[in-house]
Amino acid sequence: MLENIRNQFPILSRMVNDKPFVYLDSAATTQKPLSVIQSIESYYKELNSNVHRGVHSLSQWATDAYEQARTKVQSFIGAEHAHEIIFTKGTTEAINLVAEVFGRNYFTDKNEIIITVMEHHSNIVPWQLLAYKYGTVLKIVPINENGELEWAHYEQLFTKKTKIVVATHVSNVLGTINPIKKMIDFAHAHNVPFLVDGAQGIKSCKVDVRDLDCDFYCFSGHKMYAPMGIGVLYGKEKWLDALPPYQGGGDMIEKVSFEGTTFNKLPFKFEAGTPNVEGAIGLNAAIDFIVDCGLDALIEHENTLLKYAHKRLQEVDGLKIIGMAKEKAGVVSFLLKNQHPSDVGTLLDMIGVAVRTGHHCAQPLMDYLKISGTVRASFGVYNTFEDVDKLVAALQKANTMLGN
Ligand code: C6P
Repeated sequence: MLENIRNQFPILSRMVNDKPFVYLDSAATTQKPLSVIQSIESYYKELNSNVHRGVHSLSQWATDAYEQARTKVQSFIGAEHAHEIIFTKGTTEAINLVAEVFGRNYFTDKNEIIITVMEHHSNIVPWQLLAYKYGTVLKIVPINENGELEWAHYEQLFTKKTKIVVATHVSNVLGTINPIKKMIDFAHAHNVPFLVDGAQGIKSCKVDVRDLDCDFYCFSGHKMYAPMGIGVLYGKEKWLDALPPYQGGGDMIEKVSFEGTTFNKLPFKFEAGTPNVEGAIGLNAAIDFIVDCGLDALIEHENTLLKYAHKRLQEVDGLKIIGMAKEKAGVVSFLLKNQHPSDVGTLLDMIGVAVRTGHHCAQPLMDYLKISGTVRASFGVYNTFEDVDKLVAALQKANTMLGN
């Protein structure tokens, strides 16, 4: 079964630095299966045309394919309406969109946002930009030594000035899966909306936005086997209706005159300009791939590899895992004695093992942990026990080469 899946990822059979390629960087971006690559090729061979604009057949077929992708995302995440799915460039653009228009509509002086210490820069800086504009205060939920959020602290951060809670579903550094549903329920009990950064959650958890009852859920296609440059903002209809447009341009208007403009209905109000049609089609194919494999099976596979990696990494002298939450996705950050993470990463690369090193765009978390960075291995559907074994062997070799 796994061999069959690996065969669908042509890149895995290439050599890197004259060694067979071991890819352990799926939290940065996943590799793409043939079905996704082929969907893009056939879009350009058979359908390429601008959408929502032409009466000619090709344009209508391309529009149908683009809108089918929206419906596919809707059913994948359990949204009530297809028009609650806004296509964006990725998680970063989705969060920036909400921060900008939510701020414009609802922020006044010195409002508060609750945010966690484990956020990616993409879910910090857009809110900080609001802070510069409106004097907004960011209130931070800390973590315990396992990398889990301090629940009692979270509860205490709510005040009458709290405007929104923003939190990642899964930490890209610690792998922690946050108790997002419980957090959302608590925020709603205080009449506060909740935005989930789902960049890492979308492939590692079963996401049902209606069950979660989140107000916004943001994710990127490229971290779920789809192409780069396509992502999704899910927003509840009531918010998307109430919020003003993000960018102006083609497709988001109803009527333009020099006296004023009226805006298109959802979802087009938030999709100014020619969209990423090939990306949406690739995302559609990626969801088919996930559904065909079975999301439960993919989650189980990540979990099995994670447990195996935790066990095997303990055999490496002087290795310390950063983040041992009870609920954890397939992401393992670690330090090797006093070695700089980038030295370790470079050595691993020479041995053919691709990991990510550094602060992982989570500098406030690094400051909190009092470290400059970590080495991070992260798993996808195509990874095997053998990949973990190769990582462990490479780290043991690195220990020797670095004179540890
Ligand atoms: N994390 C990583 O190696 P974009 O770049 O928009 O697709 O995703 C941004 C983003 C937002 N939130 C979280 C939790 C993320 O992990 C990421 C992307 C990659 O960890 C690249 S920095």
